[in-house]
Amino acid sequence: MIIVQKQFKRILVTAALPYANGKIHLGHLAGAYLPSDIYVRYQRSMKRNVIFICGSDEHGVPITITAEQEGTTPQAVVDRYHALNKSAFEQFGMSFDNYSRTSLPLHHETAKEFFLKLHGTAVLKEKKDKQLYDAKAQMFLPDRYVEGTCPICQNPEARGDQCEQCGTFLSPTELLNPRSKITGETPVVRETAHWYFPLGDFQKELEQYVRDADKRDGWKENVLKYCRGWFKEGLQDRAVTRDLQWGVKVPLKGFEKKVLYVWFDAVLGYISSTKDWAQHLGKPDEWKKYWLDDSTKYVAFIGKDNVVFHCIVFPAMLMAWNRHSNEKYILPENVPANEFLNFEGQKFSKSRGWGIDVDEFLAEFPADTLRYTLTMNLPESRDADFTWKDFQARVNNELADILGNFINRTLTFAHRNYGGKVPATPNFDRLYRKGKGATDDALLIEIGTTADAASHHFERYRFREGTQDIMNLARFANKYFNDNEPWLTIKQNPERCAMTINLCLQTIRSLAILLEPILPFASATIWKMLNLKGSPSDAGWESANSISELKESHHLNQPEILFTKIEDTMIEKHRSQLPIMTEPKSSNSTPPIHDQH
Ligand code: B3M
Ligand code: ZN
Repeated sequence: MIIVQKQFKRILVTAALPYANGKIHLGHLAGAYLPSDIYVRYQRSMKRNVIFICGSDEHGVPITITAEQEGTTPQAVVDRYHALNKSAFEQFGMSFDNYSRTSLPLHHETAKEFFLKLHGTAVLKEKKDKQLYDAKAQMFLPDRYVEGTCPICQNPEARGDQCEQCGTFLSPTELLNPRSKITGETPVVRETAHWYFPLGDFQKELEQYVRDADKRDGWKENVLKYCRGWFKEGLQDRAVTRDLQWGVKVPLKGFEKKVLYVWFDAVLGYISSTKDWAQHLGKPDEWKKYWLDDSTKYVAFIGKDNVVFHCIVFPAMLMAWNRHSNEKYILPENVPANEFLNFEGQKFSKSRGWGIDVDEFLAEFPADTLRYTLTMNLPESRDADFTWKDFQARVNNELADILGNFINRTLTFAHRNYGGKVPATPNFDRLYRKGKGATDDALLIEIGTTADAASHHFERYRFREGTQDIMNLARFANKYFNDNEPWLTIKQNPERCAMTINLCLQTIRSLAILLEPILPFASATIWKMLNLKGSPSDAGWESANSISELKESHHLNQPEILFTKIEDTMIEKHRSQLPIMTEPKSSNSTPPIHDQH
């Protein structure tokens, strides 16, 4: 397909707001976070105007249930997980420009303003509905507050919003033998009034939007497939309010005991987080450039279970606003959703102790080793798997043996033989132009084509392929070092030797720039070893092509070990800690249209 790239002045990147109801695990990182971070770092290196927005999703039923189970308040739960996740993201090297939270007053105001706009312009419709009510606890039981038997597969532990066993999207009144999560009582049916968003009214416009954006930016096949599926089913009205206490209060008389449905407010969290960013910047209106100006490209990174909310619900909400306002929101130009990452062949599951949290992982292994392994296994077009064995092999055979080794041997050689300085290549021009050093030419071509190829892939959200290109440059350079045998030429042909080491050093500099989006920590260390000022991203992606940036006689710092090999015992320890599983293997399922709560 031919992609018609539009010229944009700036880029807005968001990553799904994780629930502040549990710790993030590797599956989350591979879904939305690592790809978005690579994309943003790459764009910054391209010197594009880009901001990166995220934050905690702090509402919804799972949070109140956790609070009840722990005998604490929902605020205490979200305070804890917001802090934990924010810090885990930092350790992992996520370079958000802002990490906000939806419990902030600024967010509540933003969400209420949106609701009132859609209410005031009669977009929203009020409907009476029958819902389950716990007479003992005196409250309605939306979504996950009820459990019961699935009417489809008879799973006795289906939740009010979805059956995890068969994936069916349910509503609480469909459950057989429902019971309240709060008191265990059998709920009764009661009538309640709610506000509905008429998604169906926007179906035509949504279909057009997805088609046009795909034409311009090339959407992922899996995302298009989900969208087409929902369009085919026909879009229905969806309730945007709930009978709950915790959340953004419905700003209408008579509705004081209700809150906005968590997904209605969560997607607006991207906007409020951008406002929060602008306020901290001291330019409170700056957010408008990113949301209300169609020369901004908006890219929303998510995992596949959130596709419906980002490709259909959120755009429809923005369209509804735009129909009734002079201020027009832009819609996502792309929603690059990843499939799921499994862990040792099975789904991550907190309750079954399957998987590993990010903070636990990073307490033992450097962030870059995880970033690299996840990048090489990104579930970009189908579900992928993280295994300890693969992790060990990636770190030992690729990061340590190829990348680390090439850099270490070059710098060590320069220190031993050239006093730690970049060797001069007096005949550089001649050798290069006349092509006498064929391998030099080949290396130079490789550097140039790598930057272009990786760029091509990164622009298309194909981070695994782009990274493979860059690692192939490291492989190529390692081979160049071997083939040129500088340990022999240092005596037999000093000019050749100087040329070899000079070019290897220039390649190291290029690798630091190209790898910065994937390995930000290692790349900063390489920059330091090369004794260069600023950062690889300051130097910029384009300058990775240049092979004369390290000047003759430039002083190099001492090499450090970039990647330590992982011993078998470490891997065995982790493998033996996994629980014995009886569950069936995970499947490459399509996500149901499920409400999370
Ligand atoms: N918190 C679901 C999730 O973490 C939800 C995303 C909100 S994005 C606005 O998968
Ligand atoms: Zn079921």
